[in-house]
Amino acid sequence: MAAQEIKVPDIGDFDEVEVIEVLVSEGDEVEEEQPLITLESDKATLEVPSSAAGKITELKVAEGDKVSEGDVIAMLEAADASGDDSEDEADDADTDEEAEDDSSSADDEEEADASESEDDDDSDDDEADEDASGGGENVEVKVPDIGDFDEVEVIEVLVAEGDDVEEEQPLITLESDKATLEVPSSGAGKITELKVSEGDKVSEGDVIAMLETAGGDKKASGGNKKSSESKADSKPKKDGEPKPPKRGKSGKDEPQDDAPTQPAAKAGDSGDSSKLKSVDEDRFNKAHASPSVRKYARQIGADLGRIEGSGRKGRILEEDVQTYVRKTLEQVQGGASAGAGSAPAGGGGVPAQPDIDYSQFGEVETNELPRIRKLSAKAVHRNWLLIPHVTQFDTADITEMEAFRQANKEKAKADGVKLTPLAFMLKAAAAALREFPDLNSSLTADCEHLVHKHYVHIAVAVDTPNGLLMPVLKNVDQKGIYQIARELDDLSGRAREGKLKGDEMKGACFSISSLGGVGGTAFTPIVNSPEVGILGVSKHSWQPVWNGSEFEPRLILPLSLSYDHRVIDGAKAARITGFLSEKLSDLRTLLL
Ligand code: CAO
Repeated sequence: MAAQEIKVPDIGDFDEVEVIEVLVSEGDEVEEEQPLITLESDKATLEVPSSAAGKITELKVAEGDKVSEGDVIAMLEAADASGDDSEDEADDADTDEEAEDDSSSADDEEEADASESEDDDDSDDDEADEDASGGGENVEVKVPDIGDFDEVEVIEVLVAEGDDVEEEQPLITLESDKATLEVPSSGAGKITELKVSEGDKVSEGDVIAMLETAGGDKKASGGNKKSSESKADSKPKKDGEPKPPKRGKSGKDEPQDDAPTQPAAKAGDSGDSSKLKSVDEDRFNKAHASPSVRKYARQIGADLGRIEGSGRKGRILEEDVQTYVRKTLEQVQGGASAGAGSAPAGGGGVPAQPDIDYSQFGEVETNELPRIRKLSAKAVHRNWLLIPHVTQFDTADITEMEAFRQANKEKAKADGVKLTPLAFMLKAAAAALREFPDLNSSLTADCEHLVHKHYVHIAVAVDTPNGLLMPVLKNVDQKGIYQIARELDDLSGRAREGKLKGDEMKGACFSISSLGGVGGTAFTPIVNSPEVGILGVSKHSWQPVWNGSEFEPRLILPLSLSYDHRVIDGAKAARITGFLSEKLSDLRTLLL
């Protein structure tokens, strides 16, 4: 099976054009039309696609090489080569002949253009001289000589009327069956009128836009031909010296300023594929995107191979890259931005949850989550990601406490108070917050200071039909058990009815989550940032406890204290649960 030569097509009056990217390697399997190299002249950037599907057996060019029409860039072993090479050769010969014919006629045309452009230049110069005093002039931006491309489709318009553009900023992207190329602005200024839109077909010399050149900018005033001359001495790009990633649409981002810190490579890695190690190069190169979008993605480190294109035929647009980066950042930062006073995001890209069609496995029904569950899911996720949690387990002997509660329950009920174990736990937690000031603190957002609170407000997790709510009991340390029980009953009742006011769920220093009425032996509650601790309470049970001479039945309450390990160390946490256990075990100390 003979290898075919892949040549640089007729690329107009581009000669000795630089190879700025080689998108494939020897041995790569390529598809028909897959871009192989990217060329950049001072007039446009274009990609040379593969003429057929197959394997690249040899690469004839490297980055930095200069190529012209007809130069062989690679050898391709075609996938569907039937062995009838003679036909291919004949075809090749035809194409070459045609190309030669075309190029000779293009040369003729070029000569004619050149004389025209000289005239143009003269008049432009005159105008530019007049202009030097201040305001710009309105010049036509035309499709340059794009070789044997005729009636080429505009697949992207990268600017809008009114946009300020810079010299060389891509304005439109054209795509033929041979290559994709971008037509850059011939000068700096403002786009006053767009003459083309997506889907239009254009040929050499067609006016694509009117540009009001920046005042006194002689270079920009002459349209494509003239500006290309002026660009020759101000060409900004050399190896390792990329152009800034300015993009087309007005007011749009300059990615280096707000480039993401996480995804793939770092900002500023532009044009250097060797730095994009975390990006799948092969997948990146195969992605369907125009040269400028490709370059933009490289500069901000976005992996094109992971991005779904919303353009025609799945082409990846600049917007798609931005959406991808925004989503990636949101995932990395979790809900950090939603939580005032939370610690900075820690990084470590969190893979997106796959969107699975469960109906393939059986019948399903999809219901939207209630608002509260959506909000608490965000908060829980943020806290899970941001806080280094540790949970300290302990138990409390609440035999006496429960005896006291049972003895007073009916009387309390008659007074309109529902006396549950939780009221005692709130009282014990308030004492712990006073005893251990760090438990009653919050980290500042920069994680460099602790804010110690001199008030004791405790949130209680309430299970409601719409999800978990956390009403806050204020100044718990200043209240008696009955008052705490009364307030708890009132707040949890109104939480279930959806009648809590916003400020009744604010300002907590600490939280308690009691599953005692439900069951379980222990669990690991999640700290509610910016609090630094949460007490989980599980179901009490009668257990045999050795009293020194015999086993005695005692009512044992399991405690699970989760804490922020940045603020509280393990020894302190064990002391805190020990303190809680002591308070709950000896009612006298609790009520004092
Ligand atoms: N062990 C055994 N029984 C317990 C108990 C414990 N630790 N704590 C409470 N109980 C008992 C109560 O004594 C009560 O029984 P009696 O009526 O015989 O006294 C019964 O369980 C029900 O109590 P309650 O739920 O009405 O009241 P409470 O004060 O214990 O709890 C509240 C109030 C609002 C915390 C609770 O109703 C609730 O919503 N709990 C769920 C909290 C939750 O979902 N947490 C998980 C959040 S995710 O981390």
